[in-house]
Parts: sequence; structure tokens; C-alpha cells
Amino acid sequence: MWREWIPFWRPGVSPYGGDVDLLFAGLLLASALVLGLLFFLLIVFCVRYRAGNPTDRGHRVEKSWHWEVGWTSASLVIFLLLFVWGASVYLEIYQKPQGELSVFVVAKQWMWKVQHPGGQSEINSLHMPVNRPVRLVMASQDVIHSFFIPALRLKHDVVPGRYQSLEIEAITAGHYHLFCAEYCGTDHSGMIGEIVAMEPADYAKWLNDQGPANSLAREGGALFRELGCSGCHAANSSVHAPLLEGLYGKPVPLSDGSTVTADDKYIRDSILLPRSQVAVGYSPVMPSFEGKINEDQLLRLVTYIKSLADRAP
Ligand code: HEC
Ligand SMILES: [Cu+2]
Repeated sequence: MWREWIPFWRPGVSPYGGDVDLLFAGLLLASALVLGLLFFLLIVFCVRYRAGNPTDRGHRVEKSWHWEVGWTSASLVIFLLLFVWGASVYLEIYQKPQGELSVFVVAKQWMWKVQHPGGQSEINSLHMPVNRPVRLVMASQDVIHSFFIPALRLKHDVVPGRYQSLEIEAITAGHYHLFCAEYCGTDHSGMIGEIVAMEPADYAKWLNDQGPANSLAREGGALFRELGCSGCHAANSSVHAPLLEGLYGKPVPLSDGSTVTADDKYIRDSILLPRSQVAVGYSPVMPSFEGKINEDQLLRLVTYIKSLADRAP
């Protein structure tokens, strides 16, 4: 296989690993051709016009527009093709969420904390089933980190203040490296972990072996009452606030006339920055919870509101 010629190459274990490798090789080849051509001309002219070589130095060539326009448009077309190629691979990888298994990842100095919907949590490792897309909803508690899994040919920045969503899938069971690929402070180099891709049966067993845990949604429900959300959002409340049952995944008309889909990001923003997007027909009376709850609590609230999706409002 041609790929084995690339130094340090390791087989990818994601469905689109081959496409990414091909794109990488294409870019490498295009850059090598440009570099090769430049060096070739450089050397030819060095030899031809070296001191003492009796070559024709008169008759300077007139500037030719044919050449100028020719090479400029040729390189434009070639590099635009690379862009189209890259964009199509990107679109294949970054699809819209469609009800996959979702797992939360919170990055902090200097570790990855992973929480499964059933309440199982782990540090610096992520267990997942093979051949099943997993949606990672990622947040950072402090600075920018970057979630990098070379074997899956995926890297995604985790920026504080918003959710990043990334779909990953492994087609072969095994242990794979997980790195932080954004310098994030003193122990950045130690911010490493592993992805453990398992057969679905082993995965189910692993989840079970983690001992009894409250599901994130249940803990979120408890928080929802503790923090006083239910005081406004309950059906019998005296405050005019939207019911959150059946909200997730639905379009929400906003007071500025636009419409957004109630996804994880929207719910997160509704809790931290309630004033930024106000649902139509309501007054902006909801207090901001920015700084009052941490990422762990936030993701529980979001999971709880997600779990209300199938309930009729
Ligand atoms: C003082 C009453 C009040 C409290 C307390 C409150 N909310 Fe709200 N909430 C509202 C109102 C009013 C709206 C609609 C206006 C808006 O979009 O900001 C709203 C909107 C929302 C939305 C967007 C709903 C939609 O249909 O677009 C979400 C999600 C939400 N709240 C979650 C929460 C959570 C979680 C808590 C607790 C951490 C909470 N709220 C606490 C009054 C409240
Ligand atoms: Cu980091």
C-alpha cells in the first residue's frame, strides 16, 4: 500500500481515516511538486549564469503576460481544487447530530473528565463501543485545550464558554492515544489519555461494572429543583416561563424574529446567557447562572432537559 511509504504512518481506525490520509498525501504531493519545481529552476539558473560561464546575458526577455496569467490561474485552480477536496472530507466528518450516543467531555488543567449519560465517569480515558457513532459534547473549564486522537484522524479545539460537538467512530477495537494538542499550561505534556474502543457487549459490561451511579439526567433533575429552576419552569408556576418538556431538538422562535434549534448549545446559552436569546412571548426575567454553576452541573442540567424531549409539553 502507498500509505506505508509515509514515515510514522499508522493505520486509521475511523470510517473516513482513508480519506484523511489521501487528502494529506495529496497536499504533501502538491507541496512537493511546487518545492521541486522551484529548486529545479533555482539550480538550473545558478549553473547557467554562474560567474565565468560564457552564456548570453544580453537580450533580456520581455515580460510576458501569457506566462504571468497562465501560472497564476493554474495555481489558483489547483489550490481551489485542494480546498474543495478538503471541504468535502470535512463535511463528511462533521455531520449534524442525529441521536447518537452522547458523551460529555470536560477539559481542565490538566485532565480530561469523561461522563457517560448513565452517570459513569472516568478520567483521561474514554470507553466507547465500536461501529457506533458517538457524539462528544465538549467543554473546557479554564483555557483552550484540543482533543486529538491520531488514530481516528480527528482533532477538535475545546474552547471555554461554549459547547463543541464532535462525532467520533472507531471501526476496530483497541486502545488509542488521546492527546491535548493545544499548549495549555505547565502540565500540558501530561494531559494524555486513551480511547478504549470495545465490542458492544464488552462495552455494555464495562458500563455495568462501573458500579451504581445516578444517571446524569436524574442528578440534573435534582439540581433543577435545588437551583430553583422548577420554581419558574413548572406547569403550575406563577411566573410566565416556557415549559421545557418537549423542547430539545425543536425549533424555537426568538423575540428578535429569528428561529434556532434547541440543541445542547442553545440550552447551555439559555442557562448562562438567558438574555442573549429570548424565546418569543416571554419577558427576559430569567437570572443568569454564569459563575454560579460549574461545567459538571451544567451538563447535568442540559442532560435533564434533553431527557424531557419525548414528554409532551
Ligand atoms: C425567574 C424565573 C426563572 C428561573 C429561576 C429560571 N428560568 Fe429559565 N426561563 C425563564 C423565562 C421567563 C424564560 C423565557 C425567556 C428567555 O428565553 O430568556 C426562560 C427560558 C429558559 C430556557 C429556554 C427555553 C425556551 O423555550 O427557549 C431554558 C433552557 C431555561 N430557561 C432553563 C432554565 C434552567 C436550567 C434554570 C435553572 C438553572 C432556569 N431556567 C431558571 C424563567 C426562569
Ligand atoms: Cu490541554
